[in-house]
Amino acid sequence: MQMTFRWYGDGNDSITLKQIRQIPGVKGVVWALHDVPVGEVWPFERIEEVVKQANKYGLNSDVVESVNIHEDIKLGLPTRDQYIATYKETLKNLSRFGVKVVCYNFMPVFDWFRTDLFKEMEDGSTALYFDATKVHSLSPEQVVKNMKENAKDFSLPGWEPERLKDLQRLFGLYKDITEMNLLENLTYFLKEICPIAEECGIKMAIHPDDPPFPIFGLPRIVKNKEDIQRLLSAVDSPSNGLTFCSGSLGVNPSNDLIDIVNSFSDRIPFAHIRNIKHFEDGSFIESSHRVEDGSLPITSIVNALYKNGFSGYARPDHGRHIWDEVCRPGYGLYDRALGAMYLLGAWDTNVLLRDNLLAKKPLHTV
Ligand code: DNO
Repeated sequence: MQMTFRWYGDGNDSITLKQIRQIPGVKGVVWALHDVPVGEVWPFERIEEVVKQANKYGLNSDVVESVNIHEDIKLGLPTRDQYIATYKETLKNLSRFGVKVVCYNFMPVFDWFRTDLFKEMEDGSTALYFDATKVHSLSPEQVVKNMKENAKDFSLPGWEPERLKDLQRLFGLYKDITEMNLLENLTYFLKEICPIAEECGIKMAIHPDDPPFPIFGLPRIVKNKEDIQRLLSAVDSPSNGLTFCSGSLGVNPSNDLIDIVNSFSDRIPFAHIRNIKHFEDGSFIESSHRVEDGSLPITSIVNALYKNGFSGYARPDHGRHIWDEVCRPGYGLYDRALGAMYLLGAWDTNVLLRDNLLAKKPLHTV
């Protein structure tokens, strides 16, 4: 497992590469050109710039999150082919700089969303929160407004202004799109993309829907084990992979996260590992990564990855906002660094147990 850390880029992140490099065990940054409009080719020089910046701090830039998918592709419109062609060009450009994994999602209109971005917790920290009751009273426009107002002037991944400018029209276009249609459109995309990705040595890693259920009548197709099975077998290529995201899949208590890791381990090039705490009404809060603080079996997930020989990339996912840090919602330095250490602690315990059992040698002595 290679530990990584999401970084929004120079001038777009309050967190520096110097800081990231000082988190023990972090080997690379997960990055994107957030300002390139969806559907445009990522320019070679811009990619080179980020890669060089990361390398200067001894960090790799092997994982990109996300190259977003144009709505015309998700909708299966005749114009999709031109956007698929630009996507291929972007993959080629990324591969020239050794990018190995491209995370993306196929959620219509919205990416992830929460009702509160700075919900106060008992210990005085704040965290992302999803209020299952409140969400029913919100219209899509209110959700967008809410996210924007809540974000405290930080840009949010997946909430790029250009994506949201034409909400009514988009909702109209999705009116007759069923889950099956959306899956067909994903399959069409993957059939085109995977051969190029294979040539480029890139693994495509789809991110589950967050939350993993339909919202505002929009179809969702990456919600559970059956969906994952369906999409992975729709295009049987090593480049058709999954971003295992515990916090997204884990919103649904009937998703068995360990079983999902065990079932698809050879198709998981990238893992987002974080905890959430469920409430009885279906609401959830993004707690610290520690098992005791939330509802998800985080250490067992790490153990399952280990046992399956996971050699891909992982990152701590959203963190709480602690120690008065002023930061992008979910993406501060401190709690994510704690998360990385927790995950590495769980991983290293496995390594230590294996090494001691196999070699029967004592632990280091000073
Ligand atoms: C939010 C993220 C998502 C994720 C995309 C992947 O914090 O988990 O925006 O990056 O869904 O394409």
